[in-house]
Amino acid sequence: MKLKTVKRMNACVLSAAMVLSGVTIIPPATVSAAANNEINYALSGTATVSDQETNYWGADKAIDGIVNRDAAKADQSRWATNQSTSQAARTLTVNLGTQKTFDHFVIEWERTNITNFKISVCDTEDGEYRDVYVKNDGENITSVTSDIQLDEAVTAQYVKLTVNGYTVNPGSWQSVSLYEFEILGEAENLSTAATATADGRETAGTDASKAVDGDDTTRWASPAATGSHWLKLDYGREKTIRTAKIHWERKNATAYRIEKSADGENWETVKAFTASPSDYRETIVFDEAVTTRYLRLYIESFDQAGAPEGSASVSWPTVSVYEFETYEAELGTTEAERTPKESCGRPGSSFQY
Ligand SMILES: [Ca+2]
Ligand SMILES: [Ca+2]
Repeated sequence: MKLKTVKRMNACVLSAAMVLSGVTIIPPATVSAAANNEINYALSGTATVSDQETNYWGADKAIDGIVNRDAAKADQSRWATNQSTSQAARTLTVNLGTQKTFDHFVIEWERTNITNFKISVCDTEDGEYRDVYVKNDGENITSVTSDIQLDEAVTAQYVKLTVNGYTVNPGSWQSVSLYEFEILGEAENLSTAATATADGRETAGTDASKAVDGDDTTRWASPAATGSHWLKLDYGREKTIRTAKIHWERKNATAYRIEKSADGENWETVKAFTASPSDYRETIVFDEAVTTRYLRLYIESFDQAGAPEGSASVSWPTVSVYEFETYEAELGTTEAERTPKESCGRPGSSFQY
């Protein structure tokens, strides 16, 4: 639900922007909240650059997830180019390995001396890139963070950042330098394409399919009976899963586990819990990715008493799940986990050379 709110907000921002020939030109550094299910695809990509100031400040530093602004200069994880008084175009190209779908970029610049840049995409490294974002107003960026949300997602394997405007100010070094270039897309919930079954249902309106319909207002409810209950996903063929997200109606499960199976009959525990969920929305990251055709939420025991979110406690012998989501990627639970691993204070106009 949060994600939809964010997208709507960004759509409003973009509607006020100029849209020319499919290229959106918006002021830099529009700030948007990160969605919980975003993945930074750049982290698993490889990068090449037009040039670099030192061997250390190379392409790899732009996609290592580290923004350490307060670190000693020699340890700062950033890509830095040579100087150019003619503002020769500097490029950073990220190969995502395979085609990915994304709609969000975050660039953590070292300084606000950047005036013009663009982001373009292509399916082959040397093909014809098409622009998806252009800033060419010649004005210095006003924040060291450029947060760019596209109005439509794009799918491509190669993403190129071209910086063709950079002043000497602030500072005395006419170059391009950035800590991180994040390429963000929404992870795919594999459960929505799976077939869900369960040990039963409370009513016709709460069958297992309601836990995989992508709707946070519909839910599976177990038969009204004490004992164990289960909810099973069949992906149709093997899938690789690293993260499960469970949206509980009540936090009344007291012992439960995620299990995998090759045949839907014989089960092996992936992750087990012996206490109630700490939140109505639980994110479970497996210790390692599992490749499996079947995945099951097995509730060994539960309390009859429990409160739906925002309501008084009720006593009723069921467990119920609004959504049982599963993802290939390792997902964080908060925006803080999405952002770079080391993120320090932003320096404004203070910097060193
Ligand atoms: Ca970095
Ligand atoms: Ca649902």
